[in-house]
Amino acid sequence: MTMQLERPTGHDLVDLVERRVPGYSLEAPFYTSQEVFDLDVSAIFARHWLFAAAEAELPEPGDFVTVAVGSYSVIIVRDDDEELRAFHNVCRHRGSRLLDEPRGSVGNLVCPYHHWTYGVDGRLMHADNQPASFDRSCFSLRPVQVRSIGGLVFLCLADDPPADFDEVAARIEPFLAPYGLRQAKVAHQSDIVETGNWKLVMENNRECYHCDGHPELVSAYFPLFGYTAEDVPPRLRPAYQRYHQASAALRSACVRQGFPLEGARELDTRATGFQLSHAPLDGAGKSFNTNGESVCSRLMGSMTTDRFGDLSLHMQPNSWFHMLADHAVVFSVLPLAPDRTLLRTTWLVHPDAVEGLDYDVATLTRVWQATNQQDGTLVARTQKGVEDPGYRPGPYSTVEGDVDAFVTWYVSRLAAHLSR
Ligand code: 3BY
Ligand code: FES
Repeated sequence: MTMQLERPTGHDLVDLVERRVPGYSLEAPFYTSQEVFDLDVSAIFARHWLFAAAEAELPEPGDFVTVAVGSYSVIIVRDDDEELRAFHNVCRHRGSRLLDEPRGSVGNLVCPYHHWTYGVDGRLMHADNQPASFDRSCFSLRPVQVRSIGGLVFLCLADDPPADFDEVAARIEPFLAPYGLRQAKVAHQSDIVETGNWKLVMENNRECYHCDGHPELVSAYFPLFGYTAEDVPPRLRPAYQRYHQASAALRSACVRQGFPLEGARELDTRATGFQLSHAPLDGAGKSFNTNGESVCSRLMGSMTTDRFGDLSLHMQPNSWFHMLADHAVVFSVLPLAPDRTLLRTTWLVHPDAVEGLDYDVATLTRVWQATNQQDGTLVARTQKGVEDPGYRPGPYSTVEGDVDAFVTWYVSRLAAHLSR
């Protein structure tokens, strides 16, 4: 079937959303227009649960990270009871930003402007020169919803967050528990500003149709994402055979470890879309490394086998995660502008793993540093293409079902928002 998709004459947002053609990439304004970007921030990023940080980034009371989401900035801080809290990074006096740094540690939160001082529980503790009638308790920092799933920290800027989060968290937790992410240690973090729309970054992550471009990744990762026995191309058939043999071994390892066997795929059927899948790795089957060998000699959490493949978690709208026996690597995508996106990648290891002894950062991060760079180039090329007046939406292949699921989820969330 051929389909003529004309360039839209205007940027009417409702029209754009309504005329999305399933199975095709989005029309150009979804990737290029400031109006759509603003809609994405208000309808997607300000209304859904976002992956913001690993708990390991803020292990001690007073540790904080700040997360920018469009023009929002959120402080996530560990309070004196070791609970996670999140607040708008906005002073309750006259609105100054409180914290500028991406991470750090504080006793209290002191506004740099007139020194209003807040506890890490958000309560206003001190404000000079107030009238007798001033009631400090009315000027606590405005809270933001924050929750951890097994050591992965999510925030939601909405007052009425999607109600399915608790159910999703309960489904995911048993898969994450053996990896001990709550107690893990940050071995490395990298920030890349990609020159592309945030949805291009997400779409690129949701398929392995392009995995020929990732030689480091596919030295351990089976590039079979989305293929069925019928559509595996001849060049991937040997990998498909190895994958099936390795799957049987992985299933036995799961049974021995009491690990859940079945994954889940609910990417576009709920507000908190997610996918869990546990797949073997190629070669030694242990980690993201040449020939699938380990990159850290200390195993995660309560892992008792180093040959435990890749537990992957993909979530809408902005994250994916890979849990290996010897480390975890977690990704968050945050929109900066229509054509600029922050990709933050964090590598986690067992808290007792010693750099230089159990792992070295270059080997630990090599595969995904390379993969991220390669993906960044592909995203930038695609941004250039979709900005070209000659761009027309094109059809997804049979192995881009998760790209379609991401876009379907996205468009349906926009439609729900616009009809509110
Ligand atoms: O990170 C992922 O989710 C994988 C790796 C390559 C493509 N993508 C499906
Ligand atoms: Fe923060 Fe004045 S704006 S103390």
